[in-house]
Amino acid sequence: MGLNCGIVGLPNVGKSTIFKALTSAPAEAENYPFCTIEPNVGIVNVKDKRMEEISSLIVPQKKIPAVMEFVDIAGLVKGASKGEGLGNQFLGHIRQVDAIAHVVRCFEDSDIIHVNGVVDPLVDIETIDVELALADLEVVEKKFSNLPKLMKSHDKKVSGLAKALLPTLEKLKEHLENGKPARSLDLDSQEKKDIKDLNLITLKKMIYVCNVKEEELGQSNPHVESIKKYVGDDNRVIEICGKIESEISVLESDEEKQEFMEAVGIEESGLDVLIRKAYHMLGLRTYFTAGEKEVRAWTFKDGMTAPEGAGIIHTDFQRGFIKAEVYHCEDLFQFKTEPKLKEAGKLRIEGKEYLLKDGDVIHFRFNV
Ligand SMILES: Nc1nc2c(ncn2[C@@H]2O[C@H](COP(=O)(O)OP(=O)(O)O)[C@@H](O)[C@H]2O)c(=O)[nH]1
Ligand SMILES: [Mg+2]
Repeated sequence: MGLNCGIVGLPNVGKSTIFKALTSAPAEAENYPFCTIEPNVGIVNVKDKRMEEISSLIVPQKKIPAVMEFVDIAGLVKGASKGEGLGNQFLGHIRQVDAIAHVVRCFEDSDIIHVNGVVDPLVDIETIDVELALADLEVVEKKFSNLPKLMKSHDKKVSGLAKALLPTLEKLKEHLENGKPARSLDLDSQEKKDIKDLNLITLKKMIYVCNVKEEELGQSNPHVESIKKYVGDDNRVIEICGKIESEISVLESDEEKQEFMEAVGIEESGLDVLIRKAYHMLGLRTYFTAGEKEVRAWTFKDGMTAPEGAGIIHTDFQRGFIKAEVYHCEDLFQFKTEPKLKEAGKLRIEGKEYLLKDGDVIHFRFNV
């Protein structure tokens, strides 16, 4: 399941600072066997107020939040697509992530060298976008040059697919040659399916993380405004101060963090906003299991059925799925206890066709 987000950006924009702050309180990795453990990969808890509220009503011995992975990807410089810097190695890493957080330097600091000499976020964004587009162009051209051979194949399926692909690749090629990301090209769902296995980087969803100066956090910032205008979707632009986040992240208790944030005038840690937005951007949703032993958040993909959701806990749950006993967490918040919400008729028995909803609390019945 798409659970990871790569952090990219030019050198010295604050990627590693943000990555370190994100992963300063690492999630308990043993609960998440599917996660990769490498030095540049961090498993991060996804904060969820609903989980706290459930746990205050059904008091568990243990709380296990949902997680996602962040990957610190170094080595993107101008010319990376031609092998500059870490070049190809970098591009290999970035092909494997599901979404991208693009950190853009909006802070001025004469002590910290900017690779281009001046802080100019739009130029930086373009540099990165062009490199990524060129990397994808290489992939598309390679496929394109194979098409004539494939079109002559005796296997009708292969030749048919190649013929269908030709106009799509032509469009893509022109688009990428202009340095534009594949995601901004208008493709229908069949075309998208046809090019899926190309694994294009510029088709991945991207959030822009504006790293602003500590004194300027929360104030209107011309750099941030210009990025919002460029991206054209405020939902995909967030403002963070790497330095402040790293100071928050070393504080021990939530109370201390809250006090510190109030002192610097922010309501919520920028990292929590980043995590939440990235989780949502990946189309991820949460259901809960709740009992005295543990309250746990499970991540599913929008559109999953009850047996598929059960399979996230264990494949046996999916194989032997009988039914799901479901209520929504809002019902628990209203009626306060499970027996009371049951009395009110809020506990439902759902079968194999049931589509999971964000915020469901589920007890699976299975037999293997
Ligand atoms: N003043 C200031 N410096 C920062 C901020 N974020 C990062 N830095 C500094 O910028 C330098 C480069 O940061 P780093 O995270 O290593 O950048 P990376 O190359 O993108 O991974 C380091 O000296 C950081 O301490 C910030 O928000 N404000
Ligand atoms: Mg770094």
